[in-house]
Amino acid sequence: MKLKIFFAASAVVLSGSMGLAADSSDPIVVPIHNWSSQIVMSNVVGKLFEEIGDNVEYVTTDSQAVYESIRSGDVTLEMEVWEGAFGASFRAALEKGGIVDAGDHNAVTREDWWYPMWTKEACPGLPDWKALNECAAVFATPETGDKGRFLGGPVDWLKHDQERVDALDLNFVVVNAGSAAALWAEVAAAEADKKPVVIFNWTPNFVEAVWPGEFVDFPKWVDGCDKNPSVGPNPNATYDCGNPANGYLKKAAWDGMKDKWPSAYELLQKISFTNAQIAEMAKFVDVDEMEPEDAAAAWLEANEAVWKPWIE
Ligand code: TMO
Repeated sequence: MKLKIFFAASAVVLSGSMGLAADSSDPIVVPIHNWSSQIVMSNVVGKLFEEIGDNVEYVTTDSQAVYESIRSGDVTLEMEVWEGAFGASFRAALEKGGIVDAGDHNAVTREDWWYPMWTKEACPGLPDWKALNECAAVFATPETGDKGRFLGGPVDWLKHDQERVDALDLNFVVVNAGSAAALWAEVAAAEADKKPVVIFNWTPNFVEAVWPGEFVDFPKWVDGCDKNPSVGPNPNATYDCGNPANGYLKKAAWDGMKDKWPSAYELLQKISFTNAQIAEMAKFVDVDEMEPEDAAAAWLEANEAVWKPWIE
């Protein structure tokens, strides 16, 4: 207790000399979503905020609605703004105000239709999307008739697979998996007899170390493809393009964070994870079956050299 008071007092003196007020003792509200790297990373960052003396509360939220929650300050930040899945919600929130771009991670991301490499045996023209379309029948399941099945992620991730199917006239039916785990179970089940499957996947992820595979090459993403029909090969439709192949991964924050928790905000701006670090966070949970909190603790223990400089 005495120690705590001492540190609190010295923190005031220190921050006073830097012209910063001390962070509020109210909890920083950290959102938790439904894929493993985000859960582990959010726990890692929560523990770093605690390391600098702040309080933290975790809330499970929808990964699209979170941008509105950040604008209102109900949620303080977001650690994984993926360009493909959340770029549109993030841009819309930025335009309305109340949310700030807190910088990019080092990681480069891609989220799109993906297949394990054995799928090419049944559809040798891959990764071209036109070849995929000609092979649609080999992806058929009882629920899709003679059309192919695309197994998408949970509905809160990418919102526009059906629009893309319509815009590019794809012979596919979009079926949404209930969880990330259901996507991996599908690939694992297909592996034994090398059944062709096409699912939603992303990088960085643990998947690349377990099942070599490729993303489908759709018409290249161009800004405006989601808004302006004249952008992309179909002049009458939006979403006639793939997701960005070299997407960003950003951090976002409530615009009141820098005044209410100035030290935590400074820390948030410095935090940057690489593709390899993010893939490893996912692997701890999805391959090693660790609890996310344990995975976060293990990551912090093994990576002091990475995070110590951020809190100094
Ligand atoms: C947002 N996600 C990484 C699941 O595509």
